Amino acid sequence: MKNLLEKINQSPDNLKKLTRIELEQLANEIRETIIDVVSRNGGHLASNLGIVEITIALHYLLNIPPDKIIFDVGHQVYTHKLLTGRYRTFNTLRQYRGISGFPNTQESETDLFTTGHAGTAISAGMGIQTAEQMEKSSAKTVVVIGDGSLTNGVTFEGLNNLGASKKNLLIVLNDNNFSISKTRGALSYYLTKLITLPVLTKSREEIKEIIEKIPGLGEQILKVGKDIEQKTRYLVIPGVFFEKLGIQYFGPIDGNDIHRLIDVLKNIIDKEGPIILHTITRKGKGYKPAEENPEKFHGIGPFNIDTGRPLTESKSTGFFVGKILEQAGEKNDFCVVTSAMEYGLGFDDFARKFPKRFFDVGIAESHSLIFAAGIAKAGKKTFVGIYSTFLQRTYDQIFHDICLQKLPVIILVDRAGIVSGDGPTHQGIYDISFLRSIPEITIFSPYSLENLEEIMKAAFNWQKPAVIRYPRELLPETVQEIKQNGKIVCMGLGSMASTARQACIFLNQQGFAIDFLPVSQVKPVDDKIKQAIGNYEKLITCEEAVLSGGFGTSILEFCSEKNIPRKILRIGIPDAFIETGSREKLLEVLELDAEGIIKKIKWFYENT
Ligand SMILES: Cc1ncc(C[n+]2csc(CCOP(=O)(O)OP(=O)(O)O)c2C)c(N)n1
Repeated sequence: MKNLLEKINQSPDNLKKLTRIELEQLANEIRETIIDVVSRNGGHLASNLGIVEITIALHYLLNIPPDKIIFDVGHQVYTHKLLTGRYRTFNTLRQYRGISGFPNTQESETDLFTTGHAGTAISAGMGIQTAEQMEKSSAKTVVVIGDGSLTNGVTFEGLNNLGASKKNLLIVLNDNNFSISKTRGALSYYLTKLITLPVLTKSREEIKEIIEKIPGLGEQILKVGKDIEQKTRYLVIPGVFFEKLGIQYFGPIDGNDIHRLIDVLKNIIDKEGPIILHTITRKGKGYKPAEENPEKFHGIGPFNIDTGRPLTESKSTGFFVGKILEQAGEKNDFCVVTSAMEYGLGFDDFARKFPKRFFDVGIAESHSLIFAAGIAKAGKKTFVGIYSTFLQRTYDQIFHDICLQKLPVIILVDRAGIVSGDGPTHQGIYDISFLRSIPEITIFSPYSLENLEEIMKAAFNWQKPAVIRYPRELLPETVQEIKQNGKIVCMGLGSMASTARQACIFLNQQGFAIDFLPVSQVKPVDDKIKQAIGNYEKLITCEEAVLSGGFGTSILEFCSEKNIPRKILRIGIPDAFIETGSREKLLEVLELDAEGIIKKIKWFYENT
């Protein structure tokens, strides 16, 4: 039992009654709780450990509601949840019907938006402040954003608009110099310079002027000393970049020092106009393995607290794809592009071995695809690695910059299908539907490692845009066809093939006669599928994607266009957001496990 967290759980207002020393103790209780629960359930450990003090300080000073905090991405909200009535249920983090690992409007009115994608908070905060100011409300809105997410293009659009609009918005920049890997790009370089070389180019008089402007602290600092340059190293230096945008800049300050945070925030929280407070934090703070290896502990499965080692070492299909790229790297002249997901995609070995042909562009998915299009236009084949959910950010680039140009960019879409633990923002179930409507694209969803390898090898010679989508979980080595010359065929697409096959085997043992065909090509409809449509009276499709616009729908459309009358059962994901849970649990709930598929096929067999 954590005493202070327990007290705050009874009433979040109790936080405001704590002494400064108790706030330090609270930070310790929070860290212990987060480490304990994440070691069992998995989650975003390092980011959450780094942001404890910022979150406490904001909750200590704001009145929420009506005041509001919006966390960009939202992967770092564990402290916020523990301070807003979710301490008692926090042990269900990331589980089915448990506490979500991201902000969730259904859990608490203090979670403003249900989020999980980077770059949205400044725009959302601005919108809220616009409406508040129209109502003459004095409610404050604070945006908390990491240095990685600050580099996202949507964030830049928000900053640009914010500076001009003069809305009252406080942005707390949580700068730990890490996205998942080290933050990439010019802005990150600039932030680092702000921290390390803040005053070297300024005259003594200029520095004095700057220090005088520090609300509440300036005078004191000036009293302290002669060696102002040294004294100001970690204090408030104007960030020209932000000031030029019309956003007042304060910092950098130590974002893990609760006292400094509260003192500085108190002084700026009531200021008018857009403000950015630059705080420096330690990613993984308070847990040595995470401090030493923030990349590995950014998002982690269950692990042993004493050793920091994962409880299960599981290989993913992405790892397999990374190996194929690495092996092909020796003989082929191609580039690999990713947006901040090198490790999750399993591309780290390729990156190490071929640094001149590997490009991590930061959290910049739209840019990554146009960048890849440029490389392809100049004659080099490009592979872009991206998660299905973040591919949603790149619809127009696939349409406008790749397919319309007929460029040989191969998009490797990882985390396709149901994704464990991260909830509705991270499900990779929409890609088939939104890609299928774009002309010139070829879409593959391999059903086995053998099949994936075949497709990948062929991809090195393709002169056309294509997508290869695969799940995180390791695909089986092979998946065989079943031929009984029945009248019904079940076509299992990609990650669903092996489960659908199991269901068919079970049903055949029960006396049903159902053939099974593993399929991997969604678009265009290939000969193998056309033949099956010709040969069977009843067709079943099975896919780990939304039904609307999906693979099954493409078969319906094909039959309708060609005027081929067939009874068709489409098995897939319904038109609803899919909440948090393990993939296994969610597939069961969605009746996409063998049992659910058997039930549906039986009904179809007996009723049509
Ligand atoms: C659009 C988008 N791309 C990629 C991701 C995956 N992702 C989640 S957190 C994260 C790093 C964010 O870095 P930063 O904002 O600096 O926060 P930190 O974890 O370092 O505190 C990334 C790349 C995402 N959530 N959204």
